[in-house]
Amino acid sequence: MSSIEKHTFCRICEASCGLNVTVTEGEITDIRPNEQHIGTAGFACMKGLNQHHMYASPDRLKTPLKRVNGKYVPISWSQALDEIGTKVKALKAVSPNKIAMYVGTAAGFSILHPIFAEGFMRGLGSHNIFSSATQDCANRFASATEMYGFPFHQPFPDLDATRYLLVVGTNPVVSKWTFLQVAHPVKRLKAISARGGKVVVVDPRRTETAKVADAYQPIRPNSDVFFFAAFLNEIFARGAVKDDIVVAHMRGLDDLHAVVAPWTPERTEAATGITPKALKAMVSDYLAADGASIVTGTGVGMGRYGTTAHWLAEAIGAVTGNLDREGGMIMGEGIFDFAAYAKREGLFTRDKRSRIGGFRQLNGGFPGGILADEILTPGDEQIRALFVTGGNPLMTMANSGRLKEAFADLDLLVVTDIYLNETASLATHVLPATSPLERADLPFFFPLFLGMQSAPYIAATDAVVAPPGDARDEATIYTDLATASGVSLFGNRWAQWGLRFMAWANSLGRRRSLPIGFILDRILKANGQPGFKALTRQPEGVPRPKAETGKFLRQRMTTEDGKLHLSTPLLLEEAKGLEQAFKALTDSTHPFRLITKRAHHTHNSWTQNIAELTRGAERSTNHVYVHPSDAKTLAVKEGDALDIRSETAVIRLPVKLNADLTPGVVAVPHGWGHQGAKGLSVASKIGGANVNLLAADGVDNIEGISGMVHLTGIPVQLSKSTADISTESWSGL
Ligand SMILES: Nc1nc2c(c(=O)[nH]1)N[C@H]1C(S)=C(S)[C@@H](COP(=O)(O)OP(=O)(O)OC[C@H]3O[C@@H](n4cnc5c(=O)[nH]c(N)nc54)[C@H](O)[C@@H]3O)O[C@H]1N2
Ligand SMILES: Nc1nc2c(c(=O)[nH]1)N[C@H]1C(S)=C(S)[C@@H](COP(=O)(O)OP(=O)(O)OC[C@H]3O[C@@H](n4cnc5c(=O)[nH]c(N)nc54)[C@H](O)[C@@H]3O)O[C@H]1N2
Ligand code: SF4
Ligand SMILES: [Mo]
Repeated sequence: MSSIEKHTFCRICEASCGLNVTVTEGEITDIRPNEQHIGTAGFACMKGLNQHHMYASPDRLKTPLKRVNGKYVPISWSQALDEIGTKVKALKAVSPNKIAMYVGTAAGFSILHPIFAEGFMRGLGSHNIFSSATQDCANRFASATEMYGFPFHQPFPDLDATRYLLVVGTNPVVSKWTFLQVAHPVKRLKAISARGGKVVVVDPRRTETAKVADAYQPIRPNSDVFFFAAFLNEIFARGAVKDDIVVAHMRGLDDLHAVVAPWTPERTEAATGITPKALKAMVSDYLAADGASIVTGTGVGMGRYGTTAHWLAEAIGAVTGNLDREGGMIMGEGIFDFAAYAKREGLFTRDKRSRIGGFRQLNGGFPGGILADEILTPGDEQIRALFVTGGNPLMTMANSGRLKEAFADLDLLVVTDIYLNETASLATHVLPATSPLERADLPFFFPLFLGMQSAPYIAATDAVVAPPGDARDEATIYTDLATASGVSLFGNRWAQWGLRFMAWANSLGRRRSLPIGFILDRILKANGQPGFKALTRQPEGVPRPKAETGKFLRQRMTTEDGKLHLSTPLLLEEAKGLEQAFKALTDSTHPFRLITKRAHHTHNSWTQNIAELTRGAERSTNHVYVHPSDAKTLAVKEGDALDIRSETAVIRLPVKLNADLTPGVVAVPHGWGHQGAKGLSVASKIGGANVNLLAADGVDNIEGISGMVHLTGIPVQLSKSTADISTESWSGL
């Protein structure tokens, strides 16, 4: 058998690890880390090294499918496109907003996928776009829009030089960082300590990251906003604000001060569980460090007051001079000035409002938490068609039970995925996509367009293997869907004709596909980068300059007045809820709070179908993690079944004892409970329950300013179950 060696990079998470791949007779037979890679230098995780098992699965979608009497039957692309196009045209004639799209996280890991999907929606003239951002990070986009004038101005810690790193609500040792492309989390964190710096983790669980850090501070779920408010309060109290920097580059200091003034460390202890002594010691260390940084993650964003918490965390860096400086937080620079481009084109404005709840659009998307209501509530603009692309909202969004009802009610549900997952199992049509290793690509959009990289570089990859059957890349799929629906991508007729011609010419005698390498080459060269082919010949990546510190505050701010806004009317309005939030946290009668937990061997909802990663009792289900002292109170032991009840549903899971949790806090990993999926032959036969059955959706359960739903800190009741663990744990659906 002849084997060939190929180089590529992983497109599962932001680390984007460089990989060496052995291809035997057209199939990937081995994946290893690429030691020479500039950014990841021999690092990769078990998901990345096992991904070929997922892509080679017999469950892969190979042709379009149509639901006929509850069964999925293969149809041709032309039939699928015709049927979808006919329906879309009819709905569009009533109102384009009757057609919606949900863009999942896998879409972000292909450069062209989100651009073409959004281009299709723009062509239709529909503003009803939803995305997984309101499940993970929209709070950061909202606060960045307010503070810096551009949602993607997302500073990240200068890991190479920082002397103090405060890690709040993120667990990079497992998640491999978010909003930053860097590998080897353990090595990187230990290097900070080794050079005399300090890493402190603030989390309701003593996480894998906390275990390699210098210090760990437990915190009650949902209370980060009070932690940061007290931190800032203490900074003001010590007179540690750097007035010269604030005067030169910022405005809104007095209003910021007024917001944090009531929140002394003495007072916030009741909400956070952090003593004034511990908090003041952290502030002392932070201020004493020659370059300090604060990084927050989904544990903060998925909570109730994520935008306010993130705003205050960023404001700490700004007023102490730790923003835009070496060793503090740095603002990356991508291959082009995305912020300036967006401003010129009028992108990312927040003037459009949702029909339900009147929420502002953020980054062109509305809150996922109103999607069920948008589908189920009658009206001229009631959503009747939904395109789901690179996501599995039925598993990953709040209140899956309600969503299932809504999805089943649609006239048209088109799911573009590599699997017949549970969302696809409700679709009218399913379209087979290429998996990451089957398409040419550039690195994730954050490093490429925004420079969120510890060691900036650029790379490109060709497809490593051919896709199965008649699976197609999404750029081609959305170009063809636009044609079938009688519209032009981006509303640009010339672009549409050009793309159709390119697809036709590139497909003569071959699989239908746009010339992806050629399109990527144009993007690269238009931005002064080496061409696509040249880059694929340098699999270790080509270095790019590091962003110059100091320049962001001086020249790159995107606000109208060029100043960093330490407070804005919207942020101040949101902060008015703090007194009530404090009351809710301190008066709570719920004995338990439910938080999230990621694992090394799972990725959201899409890796549970890899047999290699889900073998054995330990890995063939998710668990409910309970502190031993709580287990005693509940009279349960390891392996017992526990019923977890929220205001929306009950799920049942086996108990795992975990002394790393703060007592009163339980953790359940998401992405499990695949028993309802028609096309996941491994995942549908193992255990697990969908934790998002327990999360509430709807207008009252959404953070107004960002549209985030609350997937952590959920109040739950726990009771020992008398029944067995069985597939009944899916029973809420
Ligand atoms: N309770 C709880 N809920 C959560 C979270 C949590 O921590 N706790 N985390 C949240 C987070 S951070 C996120 S980002 C969301 C994720 O929410 P989603 O994006 O909705 O969910 P994923 O499970 O990532 O779904 C990715 C889908 O893309 C498919 N896929 C993989 N590669 C490709 C490809 O190349 N093309 C196409 N078309 N499809 C592909 C996979 O098969 C899978 O079905 O979930 C959120 N939900
Ligand atoms: N192995 C693996 N890696 C992944 C993913 C995956 O599913 N599996 N998903 C990817 C995706 S889509 C994303 S967005 C990133 C997310 O990356 P991270 O944001 O790092 O996500 P988590 O690892 O879930 O870390 C969240 C932390 O927040 C803590 N937490 C929960 N509630 C609270 C709270 O109220 N306050 C505080 N302070 N902490 C809280 C949790 O205990 C947990 O340690 O990870 C990516 N990487
Ligand atoms: S860390 Fe992320 S990018 Fe690297 S191999 Fe694992 S899944 Fe892929
Ligand atoms: Mo995410």
